[in-house]
Amino acid sequence: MNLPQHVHTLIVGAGFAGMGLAARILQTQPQADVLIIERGDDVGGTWRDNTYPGCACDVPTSLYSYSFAPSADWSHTFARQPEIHRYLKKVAADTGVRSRVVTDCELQEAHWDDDEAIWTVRTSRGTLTADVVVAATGALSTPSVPDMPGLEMFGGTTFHSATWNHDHDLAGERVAVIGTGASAVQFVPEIAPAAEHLTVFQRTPAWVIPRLDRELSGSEKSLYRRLPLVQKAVRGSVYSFREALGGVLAHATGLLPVFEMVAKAHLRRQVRDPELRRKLTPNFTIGCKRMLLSNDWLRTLDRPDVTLVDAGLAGVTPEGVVDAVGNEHKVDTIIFATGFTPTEPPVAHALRGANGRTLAEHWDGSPSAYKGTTVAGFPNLFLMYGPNTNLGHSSIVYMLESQSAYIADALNVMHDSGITAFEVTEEAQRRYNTRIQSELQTTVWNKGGCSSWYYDSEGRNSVQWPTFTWKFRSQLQRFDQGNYVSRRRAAKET
Ligand code: N01
Repeated sequence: MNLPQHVHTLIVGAGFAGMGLAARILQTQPQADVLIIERGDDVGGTWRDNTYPGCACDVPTSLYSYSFAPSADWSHTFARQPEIHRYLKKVAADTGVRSRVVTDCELQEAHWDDDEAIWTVRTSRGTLTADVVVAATGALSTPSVPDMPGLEMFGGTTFHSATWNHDHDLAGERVAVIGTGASAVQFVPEIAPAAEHLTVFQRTPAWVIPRLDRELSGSEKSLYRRLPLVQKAVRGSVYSFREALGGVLAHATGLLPVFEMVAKAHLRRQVRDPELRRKLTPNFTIGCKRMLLSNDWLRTLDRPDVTLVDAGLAGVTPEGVVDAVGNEHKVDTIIFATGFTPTEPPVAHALRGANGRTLAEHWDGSPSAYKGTTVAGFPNLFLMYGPNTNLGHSSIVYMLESQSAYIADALNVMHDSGITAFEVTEEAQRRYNTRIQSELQTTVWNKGGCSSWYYDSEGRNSVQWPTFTWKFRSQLQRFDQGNYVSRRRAAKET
């Protein structure tokens, strides 16, 4: 598809967020002037990109799917990456969203023209204008690779878990894995049997609890097909359980030791070597960093052909990785499972607001927004999965659907009232963030004694949503025009 010269609503990114929003808009306005530009060659976002062995969702799929597109076809209670990607492609086709997507089209720059009240958007496939821009580019989409001295001299192969090199065969190789987060725990057990030796570099041990995963039986699937209300009830009960967990994390309550007991028992069951168990025992409160779910990660680290190094990293030589106590570990391949850069999203460098500054310059290393969705100084810009919308207990899809409702309502207000531009007031944004930061004070993420990527360069937790997800939903149910300055084309300010 070629780019039009102008579009009313331009969504950047065709992952769970952007496609969910487009589907929601098209549900009520099938003729809506909405377009998605996508830098990849297909829809699916993170579930298109992350293809590492064992890649699966660590949130139950009954919740990690669109409320408007239930599926009875999941293989397991925790779906695998290929089927999630297939699901997203099917939703794109079924809802008509796919025909609104321009692939291989990367956002390069977008600037707001305050006089004309319009965005001019430069992409890798040409320039267009848009009344409204929605950045649905994901918080966990840009791989982070540590700046290790000597890395450029390494003679073997390197890649990041999010850009897995499927052409490279790890069989019989000595492999280093850097990082022990949610991605590593999924792929390390998958690659360990093939590798000659695996060396896993751990900076901080994580709390790991069992993943209560199971295959969905044929009769369950047919029940869901025949009686969708049953599936809805299952979704509701999973949601309620997760909300209860959210309350525990949000208030760092006395229930957390129960989770720690579960995790410690899991560690004892899976790891025989007491010294290895000691290395794998975290020294912070469970939940402070994302709890990891795995039935085979700890057991894999106890294999004779797997070594856990917890000494820190000093650098890389042409033949291997040197740890902080000076030991060189000779390896053929280094796999970075070192996560992403959520507090420095590249899209923030591409978006230029009313005063000519980019969103990244405006944030200056410490992102904040109103309701995780709008930013003062950036009219007609909506963010999805923006600051303080990440969760430690439930499904991000729930948060994204809440934002979709809010944005769709704002678009309806624009459509019905002739308003051409909205900009959240600085005061509303400031008040909102003061409250969020104050609520975060009591949470396990702030009190739990760990450092994590939830913190930005200013030391603010600009990533986590502090409380129950229903509270987020209820405040985004309707577009609250009163907290915005609005203008019409003829008479500029109201
Ligand atoms: O990344 P991470 P991930 N030197 O940031 C270590 C989502 N996700 O790709 O803990 C040495 O969790 C770092 O150490 P430390 C999920 O939201 C979802 O695994 O910072 N080590 C850590 O061990 C998740 O939270 C699913 O001390 C370094 C690891 O690398 C997010 O993606 C599945 C280092 C990074 O862990 C990211 O997960 C998978 C350095 N310089 C992931 N820098 C679902 O199923 C970092 N590390 C939904």
